[in-house]
Amino acid sequence: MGHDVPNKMLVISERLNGLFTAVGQAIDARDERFIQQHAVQQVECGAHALDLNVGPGRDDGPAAMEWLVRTVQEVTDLPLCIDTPGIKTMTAGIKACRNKLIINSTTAEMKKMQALFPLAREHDADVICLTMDERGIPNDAESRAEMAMLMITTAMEHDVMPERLMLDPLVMPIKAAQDQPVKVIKAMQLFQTLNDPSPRTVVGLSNVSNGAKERSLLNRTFLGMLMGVGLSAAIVDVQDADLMNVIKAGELLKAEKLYCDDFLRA
Ligand code: THG
Repeated sequence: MGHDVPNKMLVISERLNGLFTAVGQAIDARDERFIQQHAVQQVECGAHALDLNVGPGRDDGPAAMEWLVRTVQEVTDLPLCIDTPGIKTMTAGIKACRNKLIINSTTAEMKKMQALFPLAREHDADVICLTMDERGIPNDAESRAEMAMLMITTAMEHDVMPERLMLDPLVMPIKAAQDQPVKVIKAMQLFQTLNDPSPRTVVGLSNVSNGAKERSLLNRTFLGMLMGVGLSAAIVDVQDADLMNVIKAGELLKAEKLYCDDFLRA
């Protein structure tokens, strides 16, 4: 066991998201060229996986997601992280997906877990587990850990092993709730104790700086803090080169890769 090198962080691109105006318009227009160029750019910037989100409040969710998945997997074999709260939209994305699949996401709500864990088992998917339920996001770290444990045990009842899960403590905008980042760090530490080996973890990093000034600086600093408590994956802006350098430096400092003077380029 002494020779085990900890896994490097899984970098998931946040950019194929209908929240971004240009992407939303391209999805509306079913503009394959735009989406495919955008996807290739994410890969070139170092993404290991692509988060696909058609954006909120559309009445063609399932059709849009099916199109988005088909369009993106024509230009990349990277894992696709199907990002939607809608079970119908999720199902449409999963059925279209031929690449490695990450379901983003279930919550601790029974009806979501009972719909999504069987799909995860059937399609051999990883599952991101948001620590929230019908009452919302808990304010404290301990309740987040309790919800995480409920998702781990419910997944196992559906034959989805803990190794397939990524626990997400749900990062909130610093501008709205300044007590939350420290609670997210605490939740991450509690998550490590829930299973052996420790469960994997993931965050939507840019949430922290939503509506704030100095977004990249806040994102980078929080990412460093999270890497210090064992973050295993992150949904990030891979086009932010300074942020990608924090990941490289963090992996170096955690001895996940060997030091060399040229580590930013290696
Ligand atoms: N956990 C999981 N999945 C997630 C999130 C999470 N998926 C969505 C989100 N959070 C992560 N992705 C983004 C994508 C964009 C932004 C933040 C997080 C963002 N967008 C600009 C904004 O809202 O200000 C859009 C501005 C523009 O139009 O350019 O910040 O937490 N599992």
